[in-house]
Amino acid sequence: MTHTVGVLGATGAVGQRLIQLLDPHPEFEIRALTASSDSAGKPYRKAAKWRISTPIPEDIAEITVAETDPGAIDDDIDLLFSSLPSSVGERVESDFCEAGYVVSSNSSNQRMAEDVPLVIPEVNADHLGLLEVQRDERGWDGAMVKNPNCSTITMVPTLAALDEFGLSRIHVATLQAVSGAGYDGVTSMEIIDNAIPHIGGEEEKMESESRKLLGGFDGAELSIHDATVSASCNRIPTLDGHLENVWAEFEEEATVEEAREAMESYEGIDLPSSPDPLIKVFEEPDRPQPRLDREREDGMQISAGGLRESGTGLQYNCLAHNTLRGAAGASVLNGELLAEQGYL
Ligand code: 11C
Repeated sequence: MTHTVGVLGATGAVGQRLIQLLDPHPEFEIRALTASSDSAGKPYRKAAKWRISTPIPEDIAEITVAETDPGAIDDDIDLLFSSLPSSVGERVESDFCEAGYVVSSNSSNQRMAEDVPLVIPEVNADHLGLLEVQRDERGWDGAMVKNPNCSTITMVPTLAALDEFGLSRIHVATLQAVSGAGYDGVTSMEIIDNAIPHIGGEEEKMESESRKLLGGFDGAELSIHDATVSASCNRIPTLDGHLENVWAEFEEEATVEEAREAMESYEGIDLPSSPDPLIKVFEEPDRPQPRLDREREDGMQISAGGLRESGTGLQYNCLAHNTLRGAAGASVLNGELLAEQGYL
């Protein structure tokens, strides 16, 4: 069955990736695009500075971009993907849900709200059950599901795989690509021969979102995972692909071999955009690397490597394509999960 979908914030970096992933898509058909009022009323080909290496799909190029307002788009859209800047999302996403739209959002606002499911389908698909709580509490006809920040998505599936040993403490240092800052943010040329040892708000997002994702859901309430998570985030001159160094400590002993086996056998989920397997584990200590490994499984796979004993736990590195697996692809997967579980 095909569902009609729209993209809120269709001209930005993640909006363009959403269009790339949704046209074509086996379950979804794009019918509406929105952007800021400067773009509204223009055909998409004029509104967007298209940065993806393949051309704008022909059937998308002529769609007239609407304002990002529930009154400006058709009400027979089954699902909206949102890649709005957080400040805009904060203002308007709830209006769409109130107007009856189901929204799968990459925007960082409300990710930590108690009645908003923050979901990576392979990790915590059951948290989608929070939508019942959300409908009761907010009185919405629509619904809102969020995906986490791209650096969180890169690490959390590997941690979920290792949680069988009882995660107690996690430290992570990120090496993040410039595309994470969006088209108006820092460019690779600006930081060539440099690195920036801070990304505003990113450390806190990794620390809080990870614990929400790894927490339990009893059908009514979420519980936050009690491991401590400590993050340091760095911008480096890579175009795409966030690489992360993780140190994990456990309640039970976990050997390198056991950890590798846990990651390799961690069950994915069978959605149209799911990678297989979810986590590729390299033997080579100098992999994964952004340029070599970010496009694996259409940019949807998580890679890990360099597993070794260190201090009182394990150390390893992980990588994911930040605007595909970490953002647009994460929202599309959540949309596929909503469709599979009958929310559309
Ligand atoms: C970066 N991870 O690389 C950020 C971008 O919370 O969705 C995505 C921010 C977010 O700068």
